[in-house]
Amino acid sequence: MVRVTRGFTGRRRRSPAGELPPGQYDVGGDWPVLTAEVTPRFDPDDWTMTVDGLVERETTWSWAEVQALPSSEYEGPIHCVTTWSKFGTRFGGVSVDTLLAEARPTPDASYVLATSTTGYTTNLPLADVTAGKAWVVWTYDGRPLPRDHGGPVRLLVPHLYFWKSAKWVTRLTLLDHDQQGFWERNGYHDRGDPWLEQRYQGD
Ligand SMILES: Nc1nc2c(c(=O)[nH]1)N[C@H]1C(S)=C(S)[C@@H](COP(=O)(O)O)O[C@H]1N2
Ligand SMILES: [Mo]
Repeated sequence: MVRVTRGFTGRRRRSPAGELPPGQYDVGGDWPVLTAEVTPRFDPDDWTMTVDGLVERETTWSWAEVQALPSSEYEGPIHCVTTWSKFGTRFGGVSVDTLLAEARPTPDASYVLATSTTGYTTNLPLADVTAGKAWVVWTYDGRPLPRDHGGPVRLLVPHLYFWKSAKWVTRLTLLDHDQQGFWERNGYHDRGDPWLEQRYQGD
């Protein structure tokens, strides 16, 4: 079963479709590549997805096991802190809710640190990856996600600036405190809400 989720719901700052967050421009058909590290090459069969930290049941899924989970799709815009936004993106994968339902965060879990196979990290409040707001995705426009864009698999948190969407994600660690990731330690905002223009620390 494919559940289609158009944008995000239930948020006061939701904008009408097509509206740009402050300071952003529409990049059109392009999808720029922004990577701090060398693009890794790995076989999906060697990849695993783990949810650990403050969970009742630390869980690791193989590629085949992740593919077998109920699929979920996102359709809508993405927003990069470098000021481009892209409308009408369509990603397929699994909702982070599905992974968390199996791993079961403990009551004190309130933040997540996402880690990539490359060592790239980014931090998120738990509330920003639950209730249908975040995905682990492996298709774009119905095709395998291109390697430059995080293929075979990346995190997708489209309501926040795109640096939160860790490419080549392999681990979500539940924490009771906010632990800064790569760009956050280098001056980017801890949360990164484009509608509040939270680009840098102090914004
Ligand atoms: N592993 C990893 N994930 C990453 C990054 C990165 O450098 N490494 N860059 C982030 C930033 S700043 C952006 S804007 C998006 C870019 O994704 P794209 O190259 O698919 O456009 O990935 C995010 N995820
Ligand atoms: Mo970015």
